Amino acid sequence: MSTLVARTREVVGEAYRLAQGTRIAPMVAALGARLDEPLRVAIAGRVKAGKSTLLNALVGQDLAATDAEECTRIVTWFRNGPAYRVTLLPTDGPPAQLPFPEKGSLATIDLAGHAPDLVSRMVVDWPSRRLQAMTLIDTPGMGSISEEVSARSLTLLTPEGPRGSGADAVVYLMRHMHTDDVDFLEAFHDTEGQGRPVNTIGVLARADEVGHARPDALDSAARIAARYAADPRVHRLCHTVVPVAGLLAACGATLRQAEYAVLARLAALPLELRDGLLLTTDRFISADAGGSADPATRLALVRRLGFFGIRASIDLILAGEAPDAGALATHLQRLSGISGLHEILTTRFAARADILKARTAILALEALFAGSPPPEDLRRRFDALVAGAHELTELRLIDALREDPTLLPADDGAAERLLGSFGDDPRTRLGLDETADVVKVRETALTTLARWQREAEDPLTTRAGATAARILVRTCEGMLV
Ligand SMILES: Nc1nc2c(ncn2[C@@H]2O[C@H](COP(=O)(O)OP(=O)(O)OP(=O)(O)O)[C@@H](O)[C@H]2O)c(=O)[nH]1
Ligand SMILES: [Mg+2]
Repeated sequence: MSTLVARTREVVGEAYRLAQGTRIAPMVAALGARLDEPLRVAIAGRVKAGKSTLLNALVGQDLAATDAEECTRIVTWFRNGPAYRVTLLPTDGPPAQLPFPEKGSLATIDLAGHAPDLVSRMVVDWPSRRLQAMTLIDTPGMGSISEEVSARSLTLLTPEGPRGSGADAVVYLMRHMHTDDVDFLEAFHDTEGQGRPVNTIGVLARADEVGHARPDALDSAARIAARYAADPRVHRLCHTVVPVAGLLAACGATLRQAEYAVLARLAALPLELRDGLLLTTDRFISADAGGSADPATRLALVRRLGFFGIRASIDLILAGEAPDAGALATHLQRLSGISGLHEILTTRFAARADILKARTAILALEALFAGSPPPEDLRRRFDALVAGAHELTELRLIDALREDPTLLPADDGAAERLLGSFGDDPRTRLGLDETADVVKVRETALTTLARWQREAEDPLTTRAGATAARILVRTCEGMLV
Protein backbone atom coordinates (compact mmCIF):
# COMPACT_ATOMS: atom_id res chain seq x y z
CA MET A 1 0.00 0.00 0.00
CA SER A 2 1.38 3.40 -0.85
CA THR A 3 2.28 5.67 2.00
CA LEU A 4 0.16 8.39 0.45
CA VAL A 5 -2.95 6.25 0.87
CA ALA A 6 -1.92 5.44 4.44
CA ARG A 7 -1.45 9.12 5.25
CA THR A 8 -4.70 10.03 3.58
CA ARG A 9 -6.46 7.32 5.54
CA GLU A 10 -5.16 8.80 8.79
CA VAL A 11 -6.42 12.27 7.92
CA VAL A 12 -9.79 10.91 6.82
CA GLY A 13 -9.98 8.97 10.10
CA GLU A 14 -9.24 12.11 12.04
CA ALA A 15 -11.86 14.01 10.04
CA TYR A 16 -14.33 11.25 10.85
CA ARG A 17 -13.65 11.54 14.56
CA LEU A 18 -14.24 15.29 14.42
CA ALA A 19 -17.34 14.96 12.27
CA GLN A 20 -19.01 12.49 14.69
CA GLY A 21 -22.65 13.31 15.20
CA THR A 22 -22.77 15.79 12.35
CA ARG A 23 -24.53 15.52 9.04
CA ILE A 24 -21.29 14.85 7.14
CA ALA A 25 -20.09 11.92 9.27
CA PRO A 26 -21.47 9.17 7.00
CA MET A 27 -19.98 10.88 3.97
CA VAL A 28 -16.54 11.06 5.58
CA ALA A 29 -16.86 7.37 6.51
CA ALA A 30 -17.68 6.56 2.89
CA LEU A 31 -14.55 8.40 1.77
CA GLY A 32 -12.45 6.27 4.08
CA ALA A 33 -14.01 3.07 2.77
CA ARG A 34 -13.34 4.17 -0.77
CA LEU A 35 -9.61 4.13 -0.29
CA ASP A 36 -9.78 0.34 -0.02
CA GLU A 37 -11.97 -0.12 -3.06
CA PRO A 38 -10.91 -0.38 -6.70
CA LEU A 39 -10.46 2.78 -8.71
CA ARG A 40 -13.69 4.16 -10.16
CA VAL A 41 -13.58 4.87 -13.86
CA ALA A 42 -16.58 6.49 -15.54
CA ILE A 43 -17.33 6.01 -19.21
CA ALA A 44 -18.82 9.23 -20.49
CA GLY A 45 -19.78 10.96 -23.68
CA ARG A 46 -22.70 12.08 -25.78
CA VAL A 47 -25.84 10.08 -26.28
CA LYS A 48 -25.22 6.97 -28.41
CA ALA A 49 -21.46 7.50 -28.47
CA GLY A 50 -21.04 3.77 -27.85
CA LYS A 51 -20.38 3.93 -24.09
CA SER A 52 -22.25 0.81 -23.02
CA THR A 53 -20.84 -1.19 -25.93
CA LEU A 54 -17.32 -0.14 -24.98
CA LEU A 55 -17.94 -1.10 -21.37
CA ASN A 56 -19.01 -4.56 -22.50
CA ALA A 57 -15.92 -4.78 -24.65
CA LEU A 58 -13.71 -3.89 -21.70
CA VAL A 59 -15.33 -6.47 -19.42
CA GLY A 60 -15.63 -9.03 -22.21
CA GLN A 61 -19.29 -9.74 -21.42
CA ASP A 62 -22.61 -8.40 -22.62
CA LEU A 63 -23.50 -6.75 -19.32
CA ALA A 64 -24.59 -3.19 -20.04
CA ALA A 65 -27.74 -2.60 -22.03
CA THR A 66 -27.13 -1.03 -25.41
CA ASP A 67 -29.87 0.66 -27.40
CA ALA A 68 -32.39 -0.13 -24.65
CA GLU A 69 -34.54 2.76 -23.57
CA GLU A 70 -34.86 2.52 -19.82
CA CYS A 71 -31.47 1.43 -18.54
CA THR A 72 -29.48 3.86 -20.60
CA ARG A 73 -30.83 6.67 -18.42
CA ILE A 74 -29.46 5.20 -15.22
CA VAL A 75 -25.92 5.58 -13.93
CA THR A 76 -24.77 1.96 -13.55
CA TRP A 77 -21.74 0.67 -11.67
CA PHE A 78 -20.13 -2.60 -12.61
CA ARG A 79 -17.88 -3.89 -9.90
CA ASN A 80 -16.13 -7.08 -9.05
CA GLY A 81 -18.10 -8.93 -6.38
CA PRO A 82 -18.29 -12.36 -4.83
CA ALA A 83 -21.78 -13.04 -6.18
CA TYR A 84 -24.03 -11.91 -9.00
CA ARG A 85 -26.25 -9.17 -7.70
CA VAL A 86 -28.07 -6.05 -8.89
CA THR A 87 -28.86 -3.31 -6.38
CA LEU A 88 -30.93 -0.28 -7.22
CA LEU A 89 -30.49 2.90 -5.23
CA PRO A 90 -33.50 5.18 -5.55
CA THR A 91 -33.02 8.93 -5.13
CA ASP A 92 -35.39 8.57 -2.18
CA GLY A 93 -35.80 5.45 -0.08
CA PRO A 94 -33.83 2.34 0.77
CA PRO A 95 -31.78 0.28 -1.73
CA ALA A 96 -33.66 -2.51 -3.51
CA GLN A 97 -32.32 -5.88 -4.71
CA LEU A 98 -33.44 -6.70 -8.22
CA PRO A 99 -33.64 -10.23 -9.61
CA PHE A 100 -30.48 -10.93 -11.58
CA PRO A 101 -31.30 -10.74 -15.29
CA GLU A 102 -30.87 -13.63 -17.62
CA LYS A 103 -27.21 -14.11 -18.71
CA GLY A 104 -26.34 -10.97 -16.76
CA SER A 105 -27.36 -8.56 -19.50
CA LEU A 106 -29.20 -5.53 -18.17
CA ALA A 107 -31.00 -5.35 -21.50
CA THR A 108 -33.65 -7.60 -20.00
CA ILE A 109 -33.74 -6.24 -16.46
CA ASP A 110 -37.02 -5.53 -14.72
CA LEU A 111 -36.79 -2.34 -12.68
CA ALA A 112 -39.63 -3.57 -10.43
CA GLY A 113 -41.69 -0.43 -10.95
CA HIS A 114 -38.89 2.08 -10.30
CA ALA A 115 -38.97 5.01 -12.70
CA PRO A 116 -35.47 5.51 -14.21
CA ASP A 117 -35.54 9.22 -13.42
CA LEU A 118 -35.98 8.44 -9.73
CA VAL A 119 -33.00 6.12 -9.57
CA SER A 120 -29.79 7.54 -8.22
CA ARG A 121 -27.76 4.60 -9.50
CA MET A 122 -27.69 0.87 -10.06
CA VAL A 123 -24.85 -1.32 -8.83
CA VAL A 124 -24.06 -4.60 -10.57
CA ASP A 125 -21.79 -7.01 -8.74
CA TRP A 126 -20.17 -9.41 -11.13
CA PRO A 127 -17.23 -11.67 -10.35
CA SER A 128 -14.69 -10.65 -12.95
CA ARG A 129 -10.93 -10.42 -13.14
CA ARG A 130 -11.31 -7.46 -15.46
CA LEU A 131 -13.22 -5.52 -12.81
CA GLN A 132 -10.72 -6.22 -10.05
CA ALA A 133 -8.46 -3.33 -10.97
CA MET A 134 -11.26 -0.89 -11.59
CA THR A 135 -14.97 -0.45 -11.13
CA LEU A 136 -16.49 0.75 -14.40
CA ILE A 137 -19.36 3.22 -14.38
CA ASP A 138 -21.67 3.47 -17.37
CA THR A 139 -23.22 6.92 -17.60
CA PRO A 140 -26.26 8.21 -19.46
CA GLY A 141 -25.28 10.21 -22.53
CA MET A 142 -24.81 13.90 -22.09
CA GLY A 143 -26.95 16.12 -24.23
CA SER A 144 -30.40 15.76 -25.65
CA ILE A 145 -32.22 13.25 -23.37
CA SER A 146 -32.85 15.68 -20.57
CA GLU A 147 -31.01 18.34 -18.64
CA GLU A 148 -31.50 16.33 -15.48
CA VAL A 149 -29.84 13.18 -16.83
CA SER A 150 -26.98 15.21 -18.32
CA ALA A 151 -26.45 16.96 -15.02
CA ARG A 152 -26.27 13.61 -13.24
CA SER A 153 -23.53 12.46 -15.58
CA LEU A 154 -21.69 15.73 -15.26
CA THR A 155 -21.53 15.73 -11.48
CA LEU A 156 -20.35 12.14 -11.49
CA LEU A 157 -17.37 13.16 -13.55
CA THR A 158 -16.00 15.41 -10.88
CA PRO A 159 -14.16 13.65 -8.10
CA GLU A 160 -15.94 15.31 -5.22
CA GLY A 161 -19.36 14.60 -6.75
CA PRO A 162 -22.34 14.43 -4.45
CA ARG A 163 -21.76 12.30 -1.38
CA GLY A 164 -18.41 11.18 -2.68
CA SER A 165 -19.97 9.23 -5.51
CA GLY A 166 -17.76 10.81 -8.14
CA ALA A 167 -15.34 8.97 -10.37
CA ASP A 168 -11.56 8.94 -9.94
CA ALA A 169 -10.92 8.91 -13.67
CA VAL A 170 -12.87 9.23 -16.88
CA VAL A 171 -12.88 7.62 -20.32
CA TYR A 172 -14.51 10.18 -22.60
CA LEU A 173 -15.95 8.94 -25.88
CA MET A 174 -16.04 11.23 -28.88
CA ARG A 175 -17.40 10.56 -32.30
CA HIS A 176 -16.07 11.77 -35.57
CA MET A 177 -18.05 14.73 -36.97
CA HIS A 178 -19.57 15.58 -33.64
CA THR A 179 -17.95 18.92 -33.13
CA ASP A 180 -20.03 19.57 -30.05
CA ASP A 181 -18.00 16.89 -28.25
CA VAL A 182 -15.52 19.66 -27.74
CA ASP A 183 -18.23 21.82 -26.21
CA PHE A 184 -19.01 19.02 -23.77
CA LEU A 185 -15.39 18.60 -22.88
CA GLU A 186 -15.25 22.30 -22.16
CA ALA A 187 -18.52 22.14 -20.24
CA PHE A 188 -17.27 19.63 -17.75
CA HIS A 189 -13.94 21.31 -17.70
CA ASP A 190 -15.49 24.58 -16.68
CA THR A 191 -18.15 23.37 -14.27
CA GLU A 192 -18.14 26.19 -11.81
CA GLY A 193 -16.82 25.48 -8.37
CA GLN A 194 -16.13 21.82 -9.03
CA GLY A 195 -12.80 20.12 -9.38
CA ARG A 196 -12.21 18.79 -12.80
CA PRO A 197 -11.08 15.38 -13.76
CA VAL A 198 -7.43 15.63 -14.80
CA ASN A 199 -7.53 11.94 -15.32
CA THR A 200 -9.31 11.70 -18.61
CA ILE A 201 -8.53 9.48 -21.56
CA GLY A 202 -10.21 10.33 -24.86
CA VAL A 203 -11.57 7.62 -27.15
CA LEU A 204 -12.54 8.17 -30.75
CA ALA A 205 -15.43 5.76 -30.53
CA ARG A 206 -17.17 3.74 -33.24
CA ALA A 207 -13.93 3.97 -35.17
CA ASP A 208 -15.13 1.42 -37.73
CA GLU A 209 -17.75 3.87 -38.97
CA VAL A 210 -15.23 6.54 -39.90
CA GLY A 211 -15.18 7.21 -43.65
CA HIS A 212 -18.20 5.06 -44.52
CA ALA A 213 -16.71 1.87 -43.09
CA ARG A 214 -14.16 1.52 -45.88
CA PRO A 215 -11.48 -1.14 -45.31
CA ASP A 216 -8.98 1.48 -44.09
CA ALA A 217 -11.50 2.93 -41.61
CA LEU A 218 -9.34 2.23 -38.59
CA ASP A 219 -6.25 3.86 -40.11
CA SER A 220 -8.30 6.96 -40.88
CA ALA A 221 -9.68 6.85 -37.35
CA ALA A 222 -6.15 6.78 -35.94
CA ARG A 223 -5.25 9.91 -37.91
CA ILE A 224 -8.39 11.69 -36.78
CA ALA A 225 -7.77 10.68 -33.17
CA ALA A 226 -4.29 12.18 -33.35
CA ARG A 227 -5.74 15.39 -34.77
CA TYR A 228 -8.28 15.56 -31.95
CA ALA A 229 -5.59 15.07 -29.35
CA ALA A 230 -3.67 17.98 -30.83
CA ASP A 231 -6.68 20.31 -30.70
CA PRO A 232 -5.91 22.71 -27.85
CA ARG A 233 -9.46 22.49 -26.50
CA VAL A 234 -9.35 18.70 -26.31
CA HIS A 235 -5.76 18.78 -25.11
CA ARG A 236 -6.69 20.82 -22.04
CA LEU A 237 -8.61 17.87 -20.77
CA CYS A 238 -7.08 14.76 -22.24
CA HIS A 239 -3.68 14.29 -23.68
CA THR A 240 -4.44 11.10 -25.49
CA VAL A 241 -7.21 10.06 -27.85
CA VAL A 242 -7.24 6.44 -29.01
CA PRO A 243 -9.46 5.05 -31.77
CA VAL A 244 -11.59 2.09 -30.69
CA ALA A 245 -14.35 0.17 -32.44
CA GLY A 246 -16.15 -1.04 -29.33
CA LEU A 247 -18.64 -3.09 -31.30
CA LEU A 248 -15.91 -5.19 -32.92
CA ALA A 249 -14.22 -5.73 -29.57
CA ALA A 250 -17.47 -6.65 -27.79
CA CYS A 251 -18.41 -9.06 -30.57
CA GLY A 252 -14.90 -10.48 -30.60
CA ALA A 253 -15.25 -11.22 -26.89
CA THR A 254 -18.56 -13.00 -27.25
CA LEU A 255 -18.64 -14.36 -30.82
CA ARG A 256 -20.85 -17.42 -31.12
CA GLN A 257 -20.23 -20.44 -33.29
CA ALA A 258 -23.60 -19.93 -35.01
CA GLU A 259 -22.60 -16.40 -36.00
CA TYR A 260 -19.34 -17.64 -37.42
CA ALA A 261 -21.23 -20.26 -39.42
CA VAL A 262 -23.42 -17.60 -41.05
CA LEU A 263 -20.35 -15.51 -41.94
CA ALA A 264 -18.66 -18.59 -43.40
CA ARG A 265 -21.72 -19.34 -45.55
CA LEU A 266 -21.75 -15.74 -46.80
CA ALA A 267 -18.04 -15.95 -47.60
CA ALA A 268 -18.66 -19.11 -49.60
CA LEU A 269 -21.24 -17.47 -51.91
CA PRO A 270 -20.36 -17.01 -55.58
CA LEU A 271 -18.39 -13.81 -56.10
CA GLU A 272 -21.15 -11.90 -57.87
CA LEU A 273 -23.77 -12.62 -55.23
CA ARG A 274 -21.37 -11.81 -52.41
CA ASP A 275 -20.16 -8.52 -53.91
CA GLY A 276 -23.76 -7.47 -54.51
CA LEU A 277 -24.57 -8.06 -50.84
CA LEU A 278 -21.56 -6.20 -49.52
CA LEU A 279 -22.25 -2.91 -51.31
CA THR A 280 -24.42 -1.25 -48.68
CA THR A 281 -26.05 -2.19 -45.37
CA ASP A 282 -29.50 -2.09 -46.99
CA ARG A 283 -28.46 -4.47 -49.74
CA PHE A 284 -26.77 -6.72 -47.27
CA ILE A 285 -30.02 -7.16 -45.40
CA SER A 286 -32.47 -7.33 -48.28
CA ALA A 287 -30.69 -8.54 -51.44
CA ASP A 288 -30.61 -12.15 -52.63
CA ALA A 289 -28.22 -14.11 -50.42
CA GLY A 290 -28.55 -17.38 -52.28
CA GLY A 291 -30.25 -19.04 -49.31
CA SER A 292 -27.21 -18.55 -47.06
CA ALA A 293 -29.02 -16.49 -44.41
CA ASP A 294 -32.50 -15.01 -44.12
CA PRO A 295 -32.93 -11.22 -43.78
CA ALA A 296 -33.63 -11.39 -40.03
CA THR A 297 -30.38 -13.27 -39.44
CA ARG A 298 -28.50 -10.77 -41.56
CA LEU A 299 -30.04 -7.85 -39.68
CA ALA A 300 -29.01 -9.44 -36.38
CA LEU A 301 -25.48 -9.79 -37.73
CA VAL A 302 -25.38 -6.10 -38.68
CA ARG A 303 -26.44 -5.20 -35.15
CA ARG A 304 -23.76 -7.38 -33.63
CA LEU A 305 -20.85 -6.57 -35.90
CA GLY A 306 -21.66 -3.50 -37.95
CA PHE A 307 -21.19 -3.36 -41.69
CA PHE A 308 -17.42 -2.88 -41.45
CA GLY A 309 -17.16 -5.87 -39.13
CA ILE A 310 -19.09 -8.10 -41.53
CA ARG A 311 -16.94 -7.10 -44.48
CA ALA A 312 -13.75 -7.52 -42.49
CA SER A 313 -14.86 -10.94 -41.21
CA ILE A 314 -15.72 -12.20 -44.67
CA ASP A 315 -12.38 -10.95 -46.01
CA LEU A 316 -10.55 -12.70 -43.19
CA ILE A 317 -12.40 -15.96 -43.81
CA LEU A 318 -11.70 -15.75 -47.56
CA ALA A 319 -8.02 -15.08 -46.92
CA GLY A 320 -7.87 -18.22 -44.79
CA GLU A 321 -6.92 -16.22 -41.73
CA ALA A 322 -10.05 -17.05 -39.76
CA PRO A 323 -10.62 -20.80 -40.15
CA ASP A 324 -12.80 -20.94 -37.02
CA ALA A 325 -14.76 -18.75 -34.63
CA GLY A 326 -11.87 -18.46 -32.18
CA ALA A 327 -9.48 -17.18 -34.83
CA LEU A 328 -12.03 -14.70 -36.13
CA ALA A 329 -12.72 -13.45 -32.60
CA THR A 330 -9.01 -12.80 -32.09
CA HIS A 331 -8.79 -10.85 -35.34
CA LEU A 332 -11.85 -8.76 -34.45
CA GLN A 333 -10.33 -7.85 -31.10
CA ARG A 334 -7.08 -6.86 -32.76
CA LEU A 335 -8.83 -4.77 -35.40
CA SER A 336 -10.93 -3.00 -32.79
CA GLY A 337 -8.03 -1.21 -31.11
CA ILE A 338 -9.28 -2.31 -27.68
CA SER A 339 -5.84 -3.55 -26.62
CA GLY A 340 -4.47 -0.01 -26.99
CA LEU A 341 -7.15 1.22 -24.63
CA HIS A 342 -6.50 -1.63 -22.18
CA GLU A 343 -2.85 -0.70 -22.10
CA ILE A 344 -3.53 2.97 -21.48
CA LEU A 345 -6.02 2.12 -18.74
CA THR A 346 -3.38 -0.02 -17.09
CA THR A 347 -0.49 2.43 -17.28
CA ARG A 348 -2.37 5.66 -16.71
CA PHE A 349 -5.06 4.56 -14.32
CA ALA A 350 -4.48 1.19 -12.67
CA ALA A 351 -0.78 1.79 -12.00
CA ARG A 352 -1.56 5.13 -10.36
CA ALA A 353 -4.74 4.02 -8.63
CA ASP A 354 -3.52 4.89 -5.13
CA ILE A 355 -2.57 8.43 -6.05
CA LEU A 356 -5.80 9.00 -7.95
CA LYS A 357 -7.89 7.66 -5.06
CA ALA A 358 -6.05 9.76 -2.53
CA ARG A 359 -6.59 12.79 -4.71
CA THR A 360 -10.31 12.08 -4.87
CA ALA A 361 -10.52 11.66 -1.10
CA ILE A 362 -8.67 14.90 -0.46
CA LEU A 363 -10.75 16.89 -2.93
CA ALA A 364 -13.94 15.43 -1.48
CA LEU A 365 -12.86 16.15 2.07
CA GLU A 366 -12.09 19.72 1.11
CA ALA A 367 -15.52 20.04 -0.47
CA LEU A 368 -17.23 18.54 2.58
CA PHE A 369 -15.64 21.02 4.91
CA ALA A 370 -16.14 23.94 2.54
CA GLY A 371 -19.40 24.98 4.19
CA SER A 372 -18.07 24.97 7.73
CA PRO A 373 -14.31 25.27 8.13
CA PRO A 374 -12.79 22.32 10.01
CA PRO A 375 -11.20 22.77 13.44
CA GLU A 376 -7.72 24.30 13.33
CA ASP A 377 -5.99 21.06 14.22
CA LEU A 378 -7.56 19.08 11.40
CA ARG A 379 -6.91 21.92 8.98
CA ARG A 380 -3.21 21.81 9.88
CA ARG A 381 -2.92 18.06 9.41
CA PHE A 382 -4.82 18.29 6.20
CA ASP A 383 -2.59 21.05 4.83
CA ALA A 384 0.50 19.11 5.86
CA LEU A 385 -0.79 16.05 4.03
CA VAL A 386 -1.46 18.00 0.86
CA ALA A 387 1.81 19.93 0.96
CA GLY A 388 3.90 16.89 1.84
CA ALA A 389 2.63 14.66 -0.92
CA HIS A 390 4.81 15.18 -3.96
CA GLU A 391 2.55 12.85 -5.94
CA LEU A 392 -0.31 15.29 -5.49
CA THR A 393 1.89 18.26 -6.34
CA GLU A 394 2.71 16.45 -9.58
CA LEU A 395 -0.96 15.97 -10.38
CA ARG A 396 -1.63 19.64 -9.73
CA LEU A 397 1.23 20.63 -12.01
CA ILE A 398 -0.14 18.42 -14.79
CA ASP A 399 -3.36 20.32 -14.36
CA ALA A 400 -1.62 23.69 -14.43
CA LEU A 401 0.37 22.80 -17.56
CA ARG A 402 -2.78 21.84 -19.38
CA GLU A 403 -4.45 25.02 -18.27
CA ASP A 404 -1.52 27.17 -19.35
CA PRO A 405 0.77 25.53 -21.91
CA THR A 406 3.09 28.57 -21.77
CA LEU A 407 3.91 27.97 -18.10
CA LEU A 408 7.19 26.32 -19.14
CA PRO A 409 7.88 27.95 -22.52
CA ALA A 410 10.72 25.64 -23.57
CA ASP A 411 8.73 22.51 -22.76
CA ASP A 412 7.84 20.14 -25.57
CA GLY A 413 5.61 17.82 -23.59
CA ALA A 414 8.55 16.36 -21.66
CA ALA A 415 7.36 17.93 -18.42
CA GLU A 416 4.02 16.16 -18.42
CA ARG A 417 5.74 12.91 -19.28
CA LEU A 418 8.19 13.44 -16.43
CA LEU A 419 5.26 14.00 -14.08
CA GLY A 420 3.98 10.51 -14.79
CA SER A 421 1.10 11.28 -17.12
CA PHE A 422 2.07 8.49 -19.48
CA GLY A 423 2.98 5.98 -16.84
CA ASP A 424 4.66 5.96 -13.52
CA ASP A 425 7.88 4.05 -14.01
CA PRO A 426 11.14 6.02 -14.38
CA ARG A 427 11.83 4.89 -17.93
CA THR A 428 8.47 6.12 -19.15
CA ARG A 429 8.82 9.33 -17.21
CA LEU A 430 12.23 10.01 -18.73
CA GLY A 431 11.10 9.12 -22.25
CA LEU A 432 13.42 6.11 -22.40
CA ASP A 433 12.99 2.76 -24.02
CA GLU A 434 11.81 0.06 -21.61
CA THR A 435 15.07 -1.79 -22.24
CA ALA A 436 17.24 1.11 -21.06
CA ASP A 437 19.61 -0.06 -18.31
CA VAL A 438 20.02 1.48 -14.88
CA VAL A 439 23.09 3.45 -15.90
CA LYS A 440 21.19 5.05 -18.76
CA VAL A 441 18.22 5.81 -16.51
CA ARG A 442 20.50 7.46 -13.96
CA GLU A 443 22.34 9.46 -16.59
CA THR A 444 19.12 10.72 -18.14
CA ALA A 445 17.63 11.57 -14.76
CA LEU A 446 20.73 13.66 -14.00
CA THR A 447 20.63 15.59 -17.29
CA THR A 448 16.90 16.12 -16.90
CA LEU A 449 17.42 17.36 -13.38
CA ALA A 450 20.09 19.78 -14.59
CA ARG A 451 17.81 21.03 -17.32
CA TRP A 452 14.99 21.94 -14.94
CA GLN A 453 17.40 23.31 -12.39
CA ARG A 454 18.69 25.76 -15.01
CA GLU A 455 15.15 26.69 -15.90
CA ALA A 456 14.29 27.29 -12.25
CA GLU A 457 17.30 29.55 -11.79
CA ASP A 458 17.09 31.41 -15.07
CA PRO A 459 16.26 35.06 -14.34
CA LEU A 460 14.02 35.13 -17.40
CA THR A 461 11.78 32.37 -16.02
CA THR A 462 8.52 33.64 -14.53
CA ARG A 463 7.87 32.97 -10.89
CA ALA A 464 5.19 30.35 -11.68
CA GLY A 465 7.55 28.77 -14.21
CA ALA A 466 10.32 28.56 -11.62
CA THR A 467 7.97 26.92 -9.13
CA ALA A 468 6.96 24.39 -11.77
CA ALA A 469 10.58 23.72 -12.68
CA ARG A 470 11.44 23.11 -9.02
CA ILE A 471 8.68 20.51 -8.81
CA LEU A 472 10.24 18.76 -11.80
CA VAL A 473 13.63 18.90 -10.12
CA ARG A 474 12.14 17.18 -7.08
CA THR A 475 10.64 14.51 -9.29
CA CYS A 476 14.10 13.82 -10.72
CA GLU A 477 15.63 13.78 -7.25
CA GLY A 478 12.99 11.26 -6.17
CA MET A 479 13.91 9.01 -9.06
CA LEU A 480 17.62 9.24 -8.31
CA VAL A 481 17.01 8.24 -4.72
N1 LIG B 1 -20.48 0.41 -35.93
C1 LIG B 1 -20.41 0.57 -34.61
N2 LIG B 1 -21.53 0.74 -33.90
C2 LIG B 1 -21.42 0.90 -32.58
C3 LIG B 1 -20.16 0.88 -31.91
N3 LIG B 1 -20.38 1.06 -30.59
C4 LIG B 1 -21.71 1.18 -30.44
N4 LIG B 1 -22.35 1.08 -31.63
C5 LIG B 1 -23.79 1.13 -31.87
O1 LIG B 1 -24.25 2.40 -31.49
C6 LIG B 1 -25.50 2.29 -30.84
C7 LIG B 1 -25.41 2.91 -29.45
O2 LIG B 1 -24.51 2.14 -28.68
P1 LIG B 1 -24.50 2.18 -27.09
O3 LIG B 1 -23.34 1.39 -26.66
O4 LIG B 1 -25.83 1.84 -26.57
O5 LIG B 1 -24.20 3.72 -26.90
P2 LIG B 1 -24.35 4.56 -25.55
O6 LIG B 1 -23.34 5.66 -25.66
O7 LIG B 1 -24.25 3.68 -24.38
O8 LIG B 1 -25.81 5.15 -25.70
P3 LIG B 1 -26.70 5.86 -24.56
O9 LIG B 1 -26.41 5.17 -23.26
O10 LIG B 1 -28.09 5.67 -25.03
O11 LIG B 1 -26.26 7.29 -24.57
C8 LIG B 1 -25.83 0.81 -30.80
O12 LIG B 1 -26.66 0.54 -31.88
C9 LIG B 1 -24.51 0.14 -30.98
O13 LIG B 1 -24.60 -1.10 -31.60
C10 LIG B 1 -18.99 0.68 -32.71
O14 LIG B 1 -17.85 0.63 -32.22
N5 LIG B 1 -19.18 0.53 -34.04
MG1 LIG C 1 -25.54 3.43 -22.75
